[in-house]
Amino acid sequence: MVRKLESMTKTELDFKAVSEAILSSAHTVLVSHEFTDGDDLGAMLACKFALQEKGLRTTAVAKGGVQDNLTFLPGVLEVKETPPKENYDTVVYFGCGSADRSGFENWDTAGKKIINIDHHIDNRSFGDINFVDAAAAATCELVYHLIKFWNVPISKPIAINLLTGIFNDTGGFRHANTNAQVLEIAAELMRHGASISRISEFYFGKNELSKLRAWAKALENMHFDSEQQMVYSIVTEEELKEAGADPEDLEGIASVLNTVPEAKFSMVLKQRGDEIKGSLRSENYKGVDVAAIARTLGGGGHKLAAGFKLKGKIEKTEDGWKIT
Ligand SMILES: [Mn+2]
Repeated sequence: MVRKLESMTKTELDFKAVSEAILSSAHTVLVSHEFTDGDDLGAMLACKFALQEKGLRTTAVAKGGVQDNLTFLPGVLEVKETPPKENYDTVVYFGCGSADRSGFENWDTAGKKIINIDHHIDNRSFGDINFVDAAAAATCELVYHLIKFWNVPISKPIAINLLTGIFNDTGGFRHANTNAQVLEIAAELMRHGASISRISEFYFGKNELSKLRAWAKALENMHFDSEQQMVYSIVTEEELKEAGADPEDLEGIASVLNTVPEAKFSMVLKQRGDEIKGSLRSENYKGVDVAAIARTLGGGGHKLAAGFKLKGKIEKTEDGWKIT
């Protein structure tokens, strides 16, 4: 069926614009944010497989490598740590609220087509084409629709990557963004060879001793601030080192702290180099917008899961911590 452009909805036009831009590229660089997560890595890899199927050349990059519990993703070994120097015409960002979230500070993308695919509410629409939908549960949900629009069959590698992303951003199908549409997509991905139990096994079922030691430290350092109604924990660089853990090993601990019923939200501060990374979590029924709190600290994110970065060092003092 041929349809006139005027009769198409805005979303359909978005699909058309983003697809034409990507599918006409000779070499596309796919990039996720620094210290990528299951959603944006999964979205990037699923997109890579789909474009491969179309006979198109791509390079996937993510600064900071891939967490242990995501190394099972098909295609993960092809992810590079730095973008190519030349010979590419398009850059697609996955889950980056702004271009600098890629973490590649001096990356010159002048003259390239910039495509921005994301579901963060505070995305800055920095692309030439912005495929941003804050109502989507995951970047992978958006990429799923794109791949369907391209008429690329959902292969097993695509299905595993997309389902992992949706699993990641719905907290294993437990969060408020787990709606009927998400479950329908998940069911289709399972029909194409992905398995929730297998993903869950890799995702939650493999905890290194070093990670559990870091969690133990975070739990030991936990406090309740009754004024702010916040449960928080702060883990110093030395404590992480003692545990033999990376800052990324504390991923998920903020959600655990947030289960304290008296707390409206949780906060975890951890050191990464000369930066302090803060994670904030809440639940729908608690009525707090943690993205708004993160924004006051120069960060951002979602209403129930947000983060920020501060320059400085966490130091332990006699009666607590200070940031220097
Ligand atoms: Mn996401």
